[in-house]
Amino acid sequence: MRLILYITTLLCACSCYAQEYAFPPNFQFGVATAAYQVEGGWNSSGKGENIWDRLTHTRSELITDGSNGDIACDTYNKAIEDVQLLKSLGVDFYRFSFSWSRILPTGTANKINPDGIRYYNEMIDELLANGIKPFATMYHWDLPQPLQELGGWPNSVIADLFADYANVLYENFGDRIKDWITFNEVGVFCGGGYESASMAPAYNGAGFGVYLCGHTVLRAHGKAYRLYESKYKASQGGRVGITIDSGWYEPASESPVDIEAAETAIQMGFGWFAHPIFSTDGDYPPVMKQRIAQKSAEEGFSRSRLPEFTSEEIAEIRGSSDFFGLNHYTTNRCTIIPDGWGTPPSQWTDAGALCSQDADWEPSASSWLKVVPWGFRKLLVWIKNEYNNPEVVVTENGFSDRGELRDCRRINYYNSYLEQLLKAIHEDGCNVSGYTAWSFMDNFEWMRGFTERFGLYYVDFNDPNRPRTPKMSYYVYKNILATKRVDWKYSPDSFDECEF
Ligand code: GBE
Repeated sequence: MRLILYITTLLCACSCYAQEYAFPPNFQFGVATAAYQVEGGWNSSGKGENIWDRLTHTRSELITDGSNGDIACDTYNKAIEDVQLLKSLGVDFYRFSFSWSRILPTGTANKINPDGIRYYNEMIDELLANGIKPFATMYHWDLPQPLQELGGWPNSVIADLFADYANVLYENFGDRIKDWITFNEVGVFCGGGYESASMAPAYNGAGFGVYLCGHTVLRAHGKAYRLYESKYKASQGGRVGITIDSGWYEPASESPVDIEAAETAIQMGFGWFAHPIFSTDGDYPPVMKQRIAQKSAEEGFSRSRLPEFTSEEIAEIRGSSDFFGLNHYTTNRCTIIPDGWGTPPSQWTDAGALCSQDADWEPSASSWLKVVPWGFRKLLVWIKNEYNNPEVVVTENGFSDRGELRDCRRINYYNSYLEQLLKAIHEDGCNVSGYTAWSFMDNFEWMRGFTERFGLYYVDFNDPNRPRTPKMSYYVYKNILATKRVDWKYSPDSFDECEF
């Protein structure tokens, strides 16, 4: 009897090992938020106005529920108590972003707001006192309004002003912050802000403003990286990276045309930023330069709508990231665009790809987000092959619903995506060193206001105290962090089990 038991245990140990990989011992886990989405305190103690303050206050009809981030999760007043919530979750790091306007009310570094420095100092000290590493993003979409008045990111001057801002951050916080992200999802805020008008400053500059924005941001990133390298790295010993967002782009069929459309889409959506920084040659992807130049000529422009880098800029930007920050949520299938589709100039007619999602993919509360776990693994393998297996930190991944506490669909999302991540690490040899759940708590979901919720904590936005309540997924994530494994059977006592 004992022998049989022994043999079955052994067998199980072997076969379970094959399916249930563990995260490597030094793998880092965290949760993320962004300043405008959680802080509130929009005009407290000297903070200046930014483009999201302006957009939500003057064009509230663009926000699904007409809401804004004036108070949001009130993290401006609750940062210290929130650290206890992070501690009980067991994260290695907390990814948050600095509000540029809270530090520099006018956007320029000649005037620093002491309360901004105080606020972040207190939060950083509290995190460190509780054994949690601060992982800081410098820019998560909230440009100071005065810089927008100068044209915002399409104005190349903003690159230098960003480097000045980065300098203030390194100088004040770099003694304690060792992990920096310059920008969150460049392609997304340039696209939303200057192509499709779906984010602040909601300007429609399709096929033009969007590339000017991206160009300034890449230059700004290069400057901020080199500044750290030359002035701070030796004494502070941290690292600086960038976060790029990408879905996976699957060809709609096996036809060579669709395969090419999907590859062009990923090069021009993701390679747009990844290629200048992570490829051996630097600069924009060749296919991107070639296509936009050709389309521009056909459309009667006297030069390409995609700006050119000088050779000094190419060299400054190439290799300017100590890790690859990746935000990933979902997948699309791409085919070639039919003749006459869309209105040029635009990013998508430039790319010549038409991407959409399958009707039977599991939905979320966000129209763009479908549950497609295998796309995550394919994207990680693509990055490995394309950019010589860089160290990847997954800086966001998560699922939206309407805020239910027994959030089985979010648990399903995390378990399935993390399983694919484990396969990418163990079977494909992808060099992934960390993972971040979006989000720590429900927050202001940009144009969707408070209607789409991504939190591990539920936040009651009708209660002035903004109480946070752990959802079922909070316990599941906590268990993953504690055991370094995905366990579909794990169910916290306080909830009825989910059926998967
Ligand atoms: C991240 O972006 C952001 O970094 C984070 O701030 C945000 O809260 C989180 O995702 C969840 O969205 O008309 O509905 O199709 C879609 C993820 C806009 C990438 C949403 C812009 C997803 C890119 C507009 N998308 N976002 S529409």
